Amino acid sequence: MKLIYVIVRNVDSTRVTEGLNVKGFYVTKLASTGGFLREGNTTLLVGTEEEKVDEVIELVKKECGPRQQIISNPVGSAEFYSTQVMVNVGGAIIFVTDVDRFERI
Ligand code: 2BA
Repeated sequence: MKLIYVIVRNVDSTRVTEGLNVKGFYVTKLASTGGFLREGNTTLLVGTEEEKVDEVIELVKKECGPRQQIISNPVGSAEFYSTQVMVNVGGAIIFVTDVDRFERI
């Protein structure tokens, strides 16, 4: 048995959680805060069999892997008001740990 910690941005957390639930994975969602930026993020705990760890990681990648998004430039002078810029969004931090014992009582 493994316990997977998945740290994602809050905006991605619902999509990732639903994607995992639909495939039958159990998820515990914790509100967390990054120590560096001190901004809210979400930590998901997923307990599963060792052979399913790769499937969980693939699902997380599919739902919130790093990607680029075009946004209207939120700063700048009026002449650049309508400029569109490409920004990097998404991504996740994943830790996989061993579980000595698991019981559902
Ligand atoms: P990421 O590396 O994508 O990390 C996103 C969040 O994942 C982190 O939020 C933290 O909550 C968690 N995390 C990442 N690596 C971790 C680890 N080894 N152990 C425990 N938790 C971990 P923040 O701490 O607020 O960091 C936000 C972003 O700031 C990071 O994005 C990274 O790009 C940068 N960063 C974080 N720590 C840094 C440092 N010591 N020096 C330079 N840049 C740092």
